[in-house]
Order: sequence, then structure tokens, then C-alpha cells
Amino acid sequence: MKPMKAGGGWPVIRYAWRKAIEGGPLRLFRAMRSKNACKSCALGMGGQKGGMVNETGQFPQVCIKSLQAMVGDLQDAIPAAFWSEHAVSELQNWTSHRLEHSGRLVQPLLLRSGDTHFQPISWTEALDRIIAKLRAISPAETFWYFSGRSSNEASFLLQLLARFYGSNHVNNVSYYCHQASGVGLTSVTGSGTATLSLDDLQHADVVFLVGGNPASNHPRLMHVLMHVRQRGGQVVVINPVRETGLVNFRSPSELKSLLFGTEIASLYLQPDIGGDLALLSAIAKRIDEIGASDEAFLTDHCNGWPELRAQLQRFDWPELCARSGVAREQIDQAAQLYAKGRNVVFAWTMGITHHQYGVENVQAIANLALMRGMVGRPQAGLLPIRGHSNVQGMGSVGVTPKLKEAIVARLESHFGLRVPTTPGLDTLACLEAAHAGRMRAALCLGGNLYGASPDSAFTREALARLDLLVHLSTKLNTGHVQGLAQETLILPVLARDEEPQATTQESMFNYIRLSDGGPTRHAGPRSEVQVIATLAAEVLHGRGTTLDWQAMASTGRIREAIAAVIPGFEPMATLDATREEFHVQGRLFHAPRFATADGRAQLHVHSLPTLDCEEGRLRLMTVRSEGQFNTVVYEEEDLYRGVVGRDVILLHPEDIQQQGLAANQRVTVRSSTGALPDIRIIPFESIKAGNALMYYPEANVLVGRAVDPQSHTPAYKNIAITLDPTPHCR
Ligand SMILES: Nc1nc2c(c(=O)[nH]1)N[C@H]1C(S)=C(S)[C@@H](COP(=O)(O)OP(=O)(O)OC[C@H]3O[C@@H](n4cnc5c(=O)[nH]c(N)nc54)[C@H](O)[C@@H]3O)O[C@H]1N2
Ligand SMILES: Nc1nc2c(c(=O)[nH]1)N[C@H]1C(S)=C(S)[C@@H](COP(=O)(O)OP(=O)(O)OC[C@H]3O[C@@H](n4cnc5c(=O)[nH]c(N)nc54)[C@H](O)[C@@H]3O)O[C@H]1N2
Ligand SMILES: [Mo]
Repeated sequence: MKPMKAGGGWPVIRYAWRKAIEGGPLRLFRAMRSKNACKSCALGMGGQKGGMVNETGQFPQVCIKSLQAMVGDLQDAIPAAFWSEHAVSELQNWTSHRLEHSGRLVQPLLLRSGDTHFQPISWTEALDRIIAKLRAISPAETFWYFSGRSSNEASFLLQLLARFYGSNHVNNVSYYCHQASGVGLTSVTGSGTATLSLDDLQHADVVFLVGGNPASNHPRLMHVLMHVRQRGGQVVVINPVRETGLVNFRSPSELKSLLFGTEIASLYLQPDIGGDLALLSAIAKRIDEIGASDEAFLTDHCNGWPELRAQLQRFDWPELCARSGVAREQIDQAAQLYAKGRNVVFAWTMGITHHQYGVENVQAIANLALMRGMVGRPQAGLLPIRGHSNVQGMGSVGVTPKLKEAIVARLESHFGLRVPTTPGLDTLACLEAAHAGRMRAALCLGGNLYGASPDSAFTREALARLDLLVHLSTKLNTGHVQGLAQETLILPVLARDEEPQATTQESMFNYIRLSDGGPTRHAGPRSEVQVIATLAAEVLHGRGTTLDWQAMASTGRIREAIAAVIPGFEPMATLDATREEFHVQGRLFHAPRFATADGRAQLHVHSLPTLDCEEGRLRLMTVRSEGQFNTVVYEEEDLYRGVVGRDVILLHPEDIQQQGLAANQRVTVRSSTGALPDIRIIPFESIKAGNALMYYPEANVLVGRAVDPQSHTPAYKNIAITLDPTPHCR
């Protein structure tokens, strides 16, 4: 299979048709048009403006990822006989694709250590087991992991249960995702999310896109980028891989673009993996050198400019070029292009956060933006392109190990709750504690903790040391069968468009959507809030809480509580009556007054990391293919990069030659953490030499547990590896 010449286009249209047939065209269309937030990425669409409508009211907004997610949920139920027909040992060898396509989970399931098969059990028995365990152990021995699809209501309620119970070990998937953005942005503007709205973005004339592959992961962003170019604006891409869709994109919704393609990147910079900090500093240095910095803005609205300028002046050019892997002329071009922009947006994704200095990367982006006054005004700003459709909302409503002081104070006054004072642990730290025998039970609201975590062998051991692991899930995944505890329980839950009550979600533009819910598709699964409220009522019984937990199963009641407790969410109190969706207050910065103590933005000074790559080693990034959503693999092929199969490593032809290897040869890939045997070499011209690409989640065997000290995020994108030829013929 050859790499494609453009992203989007006819293959996308064909795929959409295939999905439509799979889901039933009319049924799928109805489901997509229902007033529920999209289930795919955090760009957000749907809600009260109608399905396939974005937050500026534009219709139709659709991408194949949203269809994929919906078709997954429209599947038939997994038949009861499935569980006696397939032993766990068999399911452990199934691919992610096959597990996902087994159908919807509809029965609670139990697997105890030594059992050969999952056993369907009643809801009563499942809940009793959890209640008995939580009553028997200490709250400090429990952790609570949240993925990013569940509602604000379910998330708020579950973290409330955890705090009342006595555990602060509450964390969401951000610790594997955008935590570096949250920490980095907070250190700059005092607020941890995007500083601009979708409408602002749609008026930008220059967009920097750093470390993301939106053609596959945020397809609707491609239209925004396309329109920037069509308006005469510029797009600067920073990525070690020349991603096809960022070079040229054929929009299925515009005939001219579909037929001829639209150029996306005006300038494509290819740093080495991890070279961003040096590259961003280099562009900043050049901006200063050519006198393009906004001195008045820096003096009036920022702290730290003299220090930053002095540091930029100290950096010398050969070192910046060597450490970034980008030539000086290209750095100059980027600076010139930036200097000409009037409304400039800086957007970034996992290529920036998945490093041991992810926070510094984010701060370096912010430095660059502030140098020309691009934060704190309309139509420009900072935009972390978030992953899961409600991962941001979860963080907002309290799914964090350390709550903001204002939230603690309001939780205590509103509910009479004494928020536990023992420090809460982040996601990986919870696994470390489990491995050390300090955790006994965990509850996962969605997701695939096993598949998403680094160092798969270690994670498997950590989970095996838990007495009880509970999943609230919609569909089967690799984690359910491979990451087993002494006792593993799966509780089947409803997707948001099947909820009997309305729920809310927050987009990456800080926009709160109201989802209507809809008819239940199967008998068996329960609403997440109902399950959580039932558990809370029983687990907390006799522990001195007077809260009527059964009444908290009403999402309207939960919204009232969120409005009272979470700063910026006050309009939530009247949302049911007005149905008016809103931007969280205090987050969009349209004027240069920031949420810091003195109202000024903070610049940061960094030293440059060494890209430690010894002779003979390569730097490996672990990324998504076109056909997957996180740990769920829908298709075995990676359409745009032209790759079939997932047991592959993509290398620049120069590296293949230098290592004395050949295309299609099988090798063992080794890191200091683990080894993956029998991996096929794929020549890939589009990657910068010296760097390698493999697919997540399989490659998590190789990813180490060292984290960014500030955001606690693993370096999923920077792993030193060696390759050994596999000594046998096939
Ligand atoms: N279809 C689909 N949509 C998704 C997801 C999905 O799996 N499938 N996942 C969702 C989630 S949770 C998230 S977080 C996002 C993820 O969206 P992305 O961040 O776009 O996803 P990744 O595939 O992890 O990798 C991103 C890009 O980072 C580049 N990169 C790697 N290392 C570096 C580096 O050191 N520097 C720079 N500048 N770039 C680098 C890679 O070449 C790749 O193009 O997408 C969300 N949307
Ligand atoms: N090596 C490597 N590892 C990575 C990454 C990487 O780039 N490289 N990326 C990281 C990132 S950015 C992320 S976000 C994580 C993702 O980590 P997770 O969020 O933990 O994993 P997902 O694969 O998104 O979880 C999918 C499962 O969620 C469940 N689910 C789906 N919809 C719902 C719902 O409505 N309700 C409930 N209760 N359950 C639902 C289904 O059972 C499905 O199988 O992985 C991280 N891990
Ligand atoms: Mo993510």
C-alpha cells in the first residue's frame, strides 16, 4: 500500500458509506442528528443546536470518526452464550478490533483469579461485591480513574463519592494526555484551557499547528485550516513527520477541494522528536532579532520579558539548529511568517505534551505567542487541541487529585463535606502504588487503563495486585481481558445518547453542551449516574453523610450542585430551564487581563534538553493510525501513511540502510523498558531521519514510566530504541 498524496477525499467518502451501511443509513442519520454532543474528539458538535452542528451554528459538521463512534454504539448486544463459548485465555488473543466488534456489553460480568470464563451475574450481586469491598478496606487504598467520554454529571458525582468516602486518588486520562497543557497554561495565564473560542479561530490569519495529526484525529479542524489558506492566511506545521493530510487535503464537503485538493501547510518544519523546545526558542530569538516583538504589550501585560530576552540572546544559533534538527533558513521563514500575521493562533497536540518536558514545551509556545501580543485579544490565542469529547469537562468539575481551593471551600460549605487532606495521586502514581501493594481496589469510569498506560508488563502486574478492579464500560476492550485483578467486574453502561436524562459535556473551546439523551437501545446497561448514586448510598451509609444520594441520581440536581460548586459554571443552574449552552466564564481572554494574581501573563525561561540519542539508537514516537480511536483499533490499515498491519516500525530509508537492515525485514525493537519481537520494517520517506514511528497501544510495552516532573505525563513520544534482526526466516 502506498502513502496517499492527499488527506480526505474519496476514500473518506467510501468509508463513510461503509459505516452508514453497517449502522443502517437512516438509523445512523437519526442518531447523528439527535441533540447530543458528538462522541469523538473535543472539537465538539451536537447538543441543543442539533446533531452535526458546531458551536458557531454551522451545519453539516461530520467526520468519519463521529460515524465510527456512533456505529460502535449501535451494535447488537453481546449474546449471553458468548461468555461460556469464549474463555478469557482465548479473548486475550483477540485483537482490539475483534473485541470492539463483539457488540455492546449488556450484563454485569465477574472474573475471579483462577476462573477460565467471565461469568454474567446480576446487578445486585455486582453492586454488593463492590459495596462489601469498599466497606472492608481503607479509602486510601482505592483509586478512581476516569476516561473522557462520560458526562460532567457522572464525573462530578463519582468524584464526590470518592471524596465523601475518603480518597483523593481521583484522576482522569489527562495525566496521559493534555495535563502538560493544563499545567503549562495555568503557569502563564492562570487558567488551564484554551484562551479562545471557535469563532476566534475561524478568523485567524496564521495558525501554528505543533505536534498534531488532525487529518486523522481532529478531521473537522482540517476545514478550519483549509479556510485559513483560502482566506489568504498561512499555516505553519511543526512535526517530525510530513503528515499527508497536513500537506494537502481534499475536503469531501467542497467540490473544488475534493477534486483538486487544498494545500494546507504554507511552511512545514520537521524537527527531531523532542526538538520543539529548541525550535520554539529559536523562532522566538529570531522574532526578537528582527524587532518584531511587541514591546508595549510585553511591558504592560507580561512578567519576565527581560529575563526571557536575555536567555534568548544567550542561545547560540548552531546549538539551536542542532538541538531542534531544523535549518536556520527555515527558522527564519517561520519567524518572518509569524511577524506578518495579524491574528495568530498557536495550536498543539500530543507531539508537545508526551515528553518529559511537556510543560516547558507548552510554556515555550506561550512565550512565542505573548511576544507578539497574540494572547488576550479576539481572533488569536492559545489552543490545546484536546482529545476525548469530555475530558476537559471532567477536569473542570473536580476529577483531579488536587482540587482548587475555591472548589474545596464550596464543596465543604455546600455539602458539609470534609474533603480528605491526604494528597491524591495521579494516574501512573496510582499504578505504582498498586504495584507496591498499597492499593486494593480501583474503579474505572470508561477507558482502557491497561492499554493506555506505559510499561505494559508493569501495569499488568500492578493491576493483578488489586483485590478488585471495576469497569463501567460500553464495549469490550483489551484492558478488560488483559489487565486483570484478583477480581474483575465489568458493569455495562449507557452511552450518552441513550441516557434517560439530559447530561452535559465541555468542548476544547470551553463551551458547555447539553445532550438530551435518548431511548435505551438494549435492556441491561444502566445509566452511569444511577450506578454511582446507588453505590454511594450504600457505601456511605452510616458514614455521617446526610446527603440524599438517591436524589442525586437526578442529573438536574447534579447540575445545580455543579453550578454552586464549580467557578464559572454558574449558568448550569438555569440550563434546564433556558437550554442555553454557554462558554465557561473567565476562560476566554479577549482582553489582556489574565487570571493570574496580578492580572499579567507570565513568560518562562528554559534551558534546552539534550536529545540523548547514543550512536546506533533511534528516537521512537508512539502514535495513532488513521483507523483507530485510542486503544480501540477499527481498521488494520493506516490509510494516509500507506501502511497495512500494526506490527510495524516506520523508518526513514537512510536509517534502514545505516542500520544494515532492509524493507520488510523483521526485527526485535528494544528499549530500556521492554522488547517487541517480530516487527516489520516499513520504509517511510516522510519521517525525519533518526526518528521512528510505531503504533500505540501495542508499543506501550516499550514506553518507560519516567514522567514530566511538572505534569506527571509519560514520554510516549520519545523512547530510545535499538533494533535487532530477528534470527529466523518466515
Ligand atoms: N480518530 C481519532 N481521533 C482522535 C483520537 C484517536 O485515537 N483517533 N484520539 C483522541 C485523543 S484522546 C487525543 S489526545 C488526540 C490525539 O491527537 P494527536 O496528538 O494528533 O495524535 P498522535 O497520533 O498521538 O500524534 C500526534 C502527532 O505528533 C507528532 N509528533 C510526535 N512526536 C513529536 C515531537 O516530538 N514534536 C512534534 N512537534 N510532533 C511530534 C506525530 O508525528 C503525529 O503527527 O486525538 C483525539 N482524536
Ligand atoms: N503509547 C501511547 N500511549 C498512550 C497515548 C499515546 O499516544 N501513545 N495516548 C494517551 C492518550 S492521549 C489517551 S487520551 C489515553 C486513552 O486512554 P483511555 O481513555 O483510557 O482509553 P480509550 O481507548 O479511549 O477507552 C476506550 C473504552 O472506553 C469505553 N467507553 C467508550 N464510550 C464510553 C462511554 O460513553 N461510557 C463509558 N463508561 N465507557 C465508554 C469503551 O469500553 C472503550 O473500549 O491513552 C494514552 N496512552
Ligand atoms: Mo488523549
